[in-house]
Amino acid sequence: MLNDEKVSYSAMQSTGTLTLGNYLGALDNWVKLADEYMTFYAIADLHSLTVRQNPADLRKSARDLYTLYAAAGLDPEENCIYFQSHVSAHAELAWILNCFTYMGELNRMTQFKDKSSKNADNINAGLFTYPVLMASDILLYQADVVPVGADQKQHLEITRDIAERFNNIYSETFTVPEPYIGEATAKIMSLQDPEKKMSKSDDNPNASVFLMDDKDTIIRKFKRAITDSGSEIVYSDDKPGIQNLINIYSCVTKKSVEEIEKEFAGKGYGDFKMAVGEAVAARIEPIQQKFNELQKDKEYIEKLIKENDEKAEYFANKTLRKVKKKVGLIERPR
Ligand code: AQP
Repeated sequence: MLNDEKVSYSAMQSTGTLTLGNYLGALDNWVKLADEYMTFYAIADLHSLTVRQNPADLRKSARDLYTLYAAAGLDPEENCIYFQSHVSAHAELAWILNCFTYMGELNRMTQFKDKSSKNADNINAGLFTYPVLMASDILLYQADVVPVGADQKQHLEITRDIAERFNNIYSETFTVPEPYIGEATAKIMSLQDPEKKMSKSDDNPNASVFLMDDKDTIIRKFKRAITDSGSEIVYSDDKPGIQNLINIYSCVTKKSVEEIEKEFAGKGYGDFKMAVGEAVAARIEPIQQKFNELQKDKEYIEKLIKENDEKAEYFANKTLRKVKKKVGLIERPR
């Protein structure tokens, strides 16, 4: 342990704009943990390079994401929000941990299989070793918990395996982290295909609600959401479309499933979709306002970036030095 306070770590790739899935599945839980934990939340810009990016767009998305973290409720003076690429320890530890990770383990990762089928012309080594960089991110900060959506559970498991393997060989070095996955928000599904998760890179613009969508767009997307046959608003596995909308409505209004079923008894899908759209728009609106305000204060954001990069670097380097020593690398004279 680095200190007595428990640590929460997580990150998001800086590609495109965040979806409602990213927000409810991850970011909103980061905010919930902020009071209780020492927090490190990164802009995973190195991870973004596994898919070909336009450099100017990537820079803009990364800056916007920084501001969006703050706008969503993470006070950057209390939470260490930083850019992964500004802390070189991430790439260094990833190399070392690559040597403690087996090809067979990486071959089993479902995200690698999904992303390589979507990017068949660019199945690069970074896409394959992505989980090792993610393990390095988490282990550098001795994280106790990692708030993520259910799609990242497998990557958390490999992180734990790598940490335990290293600890067994070299004695206690890394804290073995636990995933923190919200129940109803674990997997927010696509509005156009409720069997598929809502995703930033979905080709169908109606499948995902983005945190920067305006109210009309949000309501239109919910109105067009694919629902199931029948007309009752009930939470049931054979109604995945309605189930997804109930989950979303429940998260943004804090109403229980029973309360929601009661509220919409005797009403149709149209009324319900409208209510979900309005509730989501109302939840997102203050985040957008705050985002626009913060964006005007470039100097303040620059100052925070600098301070938090330094803080992240301090903690990450502490772990990296320990790891280098344990594996037998000669310490650099200081
Ligand atoms: N639909 C979702 N429901 C709940 N949680 C989700 N997350 C992503 N989609 C959902 C969580 O958001 C965090 C961001 O992860 P990421 O930026 O590394 O990207 P990702 O998981 O690959 O997210 P996307 O939106 O699907 O991006 P693309 O389309 O680029 O692949 C993670 O904690 C993730 O679990």
